[in-house]
Amino acid sequence: MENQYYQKEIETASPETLRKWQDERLVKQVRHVWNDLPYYRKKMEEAGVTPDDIKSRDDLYKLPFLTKDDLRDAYPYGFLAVPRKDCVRIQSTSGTTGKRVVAFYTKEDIDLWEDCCARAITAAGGTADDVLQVCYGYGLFTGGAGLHGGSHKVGCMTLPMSSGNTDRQLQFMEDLGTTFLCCTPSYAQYLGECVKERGLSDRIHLRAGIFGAEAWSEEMRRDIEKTLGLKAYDIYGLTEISGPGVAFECCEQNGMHINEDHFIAEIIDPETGKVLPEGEKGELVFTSVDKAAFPLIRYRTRDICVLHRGKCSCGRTFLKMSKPMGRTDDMLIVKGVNVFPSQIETVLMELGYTSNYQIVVDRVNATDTIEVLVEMTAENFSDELGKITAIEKNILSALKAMLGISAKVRLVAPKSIERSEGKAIRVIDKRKI
Ligand code: DLL
Repeated sequence: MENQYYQKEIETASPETLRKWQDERLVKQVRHVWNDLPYYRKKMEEAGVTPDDIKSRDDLYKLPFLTKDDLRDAYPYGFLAVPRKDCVRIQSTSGTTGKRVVAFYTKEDIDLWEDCCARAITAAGGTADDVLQVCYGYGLFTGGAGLHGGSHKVGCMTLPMSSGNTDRQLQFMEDLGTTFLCCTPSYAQYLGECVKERGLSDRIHLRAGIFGAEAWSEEMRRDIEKTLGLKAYDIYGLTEISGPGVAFECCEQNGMHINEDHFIAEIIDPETGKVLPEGEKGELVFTSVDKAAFPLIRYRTRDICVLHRGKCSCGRTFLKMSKPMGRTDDMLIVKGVNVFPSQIETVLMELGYTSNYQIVVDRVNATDTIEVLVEMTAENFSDELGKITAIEKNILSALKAMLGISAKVRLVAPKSIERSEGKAIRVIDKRKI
C-alpha cells in the first residue's frame, strides 16, 4: 500500500524553497512574539533588536536565546502568546526537580505537531494497514499524545496502551497482531527480553517501531531489532518545541530529518553561544517558525549533536541531526573530569554487555567516586571469584581508557537493575541528594 502521509512536496522541497518558507515564517513569527510575548519583547529590547532587524534567517543570530530558566521564570502563563480561549491543550516536560515547564497549543499547533509525528511514522514505513501500539505515557508527557495523533493521521489502527503493565502489552500485541510499536528504547529492550524469555517470538508480528525520548546507542538498536524482530527507528523531540516528531529517521536509519518547514535548527558553542558551521558538534538550538501558542525563538535544548545536510536516499531534503551525544546538563564532573553517561554505555556495549547499567557518583572524604553497576546476563553470570575479577578488570581498563579516570566496577545479578517503563534512570548522583 502507498504510504499515506508522505508530504512529498514539503519533505523533498528544494533547499531554496525551504529557505524561502523559513525566511517568510520567521519574519512573521518575530512580529508575533514582539506583539504578544512581553517576556521575549523585553529580551529583544535589551539586546537592541526590533522586528525590523529580522529580514531572513541570516539575521537569526541577532535574536536572544531562550533557556529552560526563562520558561520557569515565566511559569505558568508567561509564554502563552495567544488568548487563553484559543489554546486547546497543555502538555508538560517530564522534569522531576524545580518547576515544571508547561507548553501550550492551539488547534493548529496540535495539527502541526501531529503532522510531524505522522511524517515520522510514514518515514518508518507505517501505513493504514498497521496496528500501532503506543506504549508511551499518555497524560502530560508528550509521547503518548503526539504519536497517538500521528497514528490517526496515517490511518493506523491505534492501540492507546500508555506505559506499564507489560503482561497486558504483550497480550494485546499477540492477540491484536500489533505491527508497529512506539515506546522508549529502554522499554522496547525490556519488552524484547520478555518476548525472548517467554518464547513469544513466533506469536508476535511486529515489523517496525519508533523509539525515542532518551539516548540510545546503535548497539541497543541492534539488540531491539533482533529480540523484537522489527526495524527500529529513532524519533526526537522535546516538549518546548512541540513534542516527539521534531526530527525523525527514514529508511537510511542514519540521522534524523528535522521538520524544517516548522523548525529552524542551529548548532552553537555551549560556552560562547557562537553559531557553529554545519558538521560541527555543539548544542542544538531550535526556533519554532509557525507555532502560535508557544512560539519559542532560539531555544537552547542542551542536547549535543551535529547537523548535516546532504543527499538522502529516501529523497527527503530536510537537514539531518545526529543522535544526541549527551546533554550539556547530564555531563558529570568527576574528579574535575567531564564524564558523559553515553561514553560509559558505549564501553559496556562494545564489550558485549547490555544497556542495563547504573552509574553511581558520590563524594567520600571530599573526593569524588564513580561506580558503575553492570548487570550480568544469565549466560555471563558467574559465582566464581576469579571470573568476576577478570570481567571487572576488563571493564575497568576499558573505562579508564575512555574516561581518563578510574571508576569502580560492580557486577550485579541478572534482572537486579530496575527496568523502566518510560525514560530509564541511569545516573544516581548522591552528591546532589
Ligand atoms: O521526550 C518528547 C519525545 C517523546 C521524544 C517521545 C521522542 C519520543 P521531553 O520529555 O520534553 O520530551 O524531553 C526532551 O529528551 O531534549 C532530549 O534530551 C531527550 N530526547 C528526546 N528524544 C531523544 C532521542 C520528549 N531520540 C529531551 N535521542 C530532549 C536522545 C532524546 N535523546
